[in-house]
Amino acid sequence: MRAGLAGVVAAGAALGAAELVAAGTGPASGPLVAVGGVVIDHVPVAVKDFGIRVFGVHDKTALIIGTLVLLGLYAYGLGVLALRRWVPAVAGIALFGLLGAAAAVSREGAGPAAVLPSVLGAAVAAAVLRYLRCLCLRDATPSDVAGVRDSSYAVGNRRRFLRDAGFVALAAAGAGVTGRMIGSRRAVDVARQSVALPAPIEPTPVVPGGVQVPGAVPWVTPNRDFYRIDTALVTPRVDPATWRLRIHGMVRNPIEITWDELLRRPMVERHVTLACVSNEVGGDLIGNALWLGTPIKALLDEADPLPGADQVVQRSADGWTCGAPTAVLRDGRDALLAVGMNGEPLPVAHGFPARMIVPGLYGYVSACKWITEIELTTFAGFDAYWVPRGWSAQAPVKTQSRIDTPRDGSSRPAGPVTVAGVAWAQHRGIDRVEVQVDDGAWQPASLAPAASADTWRQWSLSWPATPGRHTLRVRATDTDGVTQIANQAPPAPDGATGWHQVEVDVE
Ligand SMILES: Nc1nc2c(c(=O)[nH]1)N[C@H]1C(S)=C(S)[C@@H](COP(=O)(O)O)O[C@H]1N2
Ligand SMILES: [Mo]
Repeated sequence: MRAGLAGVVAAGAALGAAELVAAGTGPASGPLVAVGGVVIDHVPVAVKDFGIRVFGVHDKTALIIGTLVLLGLYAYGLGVLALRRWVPAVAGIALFGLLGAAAAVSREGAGPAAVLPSVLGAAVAAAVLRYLRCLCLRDATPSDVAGVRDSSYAVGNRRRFLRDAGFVALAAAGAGVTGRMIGSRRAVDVARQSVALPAPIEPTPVVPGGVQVPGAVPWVTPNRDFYRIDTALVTPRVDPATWRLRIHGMVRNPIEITWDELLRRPMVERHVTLACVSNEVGGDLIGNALWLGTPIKALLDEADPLPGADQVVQRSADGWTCGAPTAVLRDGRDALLAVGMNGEPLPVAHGFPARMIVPGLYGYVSACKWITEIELTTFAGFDAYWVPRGWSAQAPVKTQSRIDTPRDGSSRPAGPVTVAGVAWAQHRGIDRVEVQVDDGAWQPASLAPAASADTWRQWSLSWPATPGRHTLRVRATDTDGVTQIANQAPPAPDGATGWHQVEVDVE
C-alpha cells in the first residue's frame, strides 16, 4: 500500500517539477498539456464527439482528469514494482518521461527545450521514489517483499513515510501552481505584445501647444508612472483569445463580444484624466493618458436598456464591480471601452485587454479594469464593491487643484519663483485658478490651454519671493462657476475637499 502511494507521490512530484520548468519553456511543454494535446489531435472523431457530448464544455477538463487517473494507476504499479525490482521501475519512469518529452517536442512551434519539463520531471520522480522506497523497505514485512534481506525490515517508520510523502506532495502542488501562474503570466504578456491595435476612425484630437507648463508634472502621464489602484493581490491575467464581454441584465438585446469583434468596432482616441477618489488634497493618485477605445454608448444602445435600468454595473475578471449611472454613459461624453493607453495595448496592471474610462467620474465607480461583464440594473437593486464599504454609489469628480512646484518644505533664494501645477474638473472643465500667498489676496494664475473639458489643465504664476517662511495656496473654479471650498474633508465617502497648500522657506 505504502509502496504504491510512494509511486503516486513520485508522479505528483514529477508533474509539479515539470510545471515549474514549463513556466520557463512554455505552457504547452508541460507533459500533461503536451500529452493531452497529442491525444486531442489524434483521437478518432467519433471518440472526440462522444467526449464533447458527454462532458460538453468540460471535455478538456475530463481529458486531463482521465489522464491523471491513468497516470496515477501506472505510478501506483511502478511504486509497488520498485519495492522489489528497482531497475525495471526506473525504466518505467524513464519511459513515461520519454513519452512526455516526445509529445512536447511534437507540438506546434516547440523547440528542443520542450523536452526539459518531462525529462527533469522523470528525474525528480526517480529521486523521490528512490527515497520513499527506502522508508518503505525499512519496515516492510517479509510477506510484502520476497527476497529482501531481514535487516531491511527495521523499525517501523510509517510516520516518517507519511510525513515525508506529505511534504513532497505539498511541495509538488506548490511547484505546479507556481509554474502554472508564471506560465499564464508569460502567455498573456506574449499575447499582449502581439496585439495590433486598430487605427482610430478619426484623427486623434489635436492637443493645443503649451498645455505643458514647466515645473508641473508631465501633461501626459507615461504608462510606467501612471498611478495604479485596485484590489487585485495578483493582477488578473486575461487571455484575449478567450476574453468575452457580456452585456446583459435589464436589456432587450443581450450582447456578447469577443476580442476580435471588439477590435473591429469603431475606435476613437481621447485624452482623459483619470482620478482616484482616495486622492488626498495635493496627492498624486491622478493621471492623464491618451486612451484608445470604442464608445460604450453605441454598445449600450445596441443592448437596448430597459427603462428604469439606471445603473450600469461593470464586472472584472476577478469579480470586482463598479456601478455608473446609465444616463452618464449614454449622454454623449467620451465614455470608452478602452483597449489602448498612450499608443500601446493596456498594460496588464491597467486592465489588459479591456477596461472602461469615463470622463468625469472617479475610477472606483467607472473605470473597471480587466472588464468581462456589463450588467444593466438599478442603484436600488445592486451595490457595487465599494458601496457597502462606506463609499458613495455615485461619485462625480470634484474640482481640485495642486501645486507641483515649489515643493512643500523646500527652500530657495529670494527673487521671482514660478509657482505651477495642475487643476482638474473632468467633463466640466477648469475656468480659473487662483493662488494665495500667506493671507494675501487671491491672484489669478495664468492657465495653459485646455485640450478638452475631460483633461486636467496646467497653470502657473510668477511670485516675487521675499525672505521668510511663506504659505502658498491654490484653488480652482470650474466652468459651472463653482469654486473649490476651503473646508478640508477626507476622501471618504465621495472625494476630498480643501485647498492644497505648500510651505516654502525663502532665504
Ligand atoms: N478590476 C478592477 N478595476 C478597477 C479597480 C479594481 O480594484 N479592480 N479599481 C478602480 C479604481 S479605485 C481606480 S482609481 C482605477 C485606477 O485605474 P489605474 O490603476 O489604471 O490607475 O481603476 C478602477 N478599476
Ligand atoms: Mo480609486
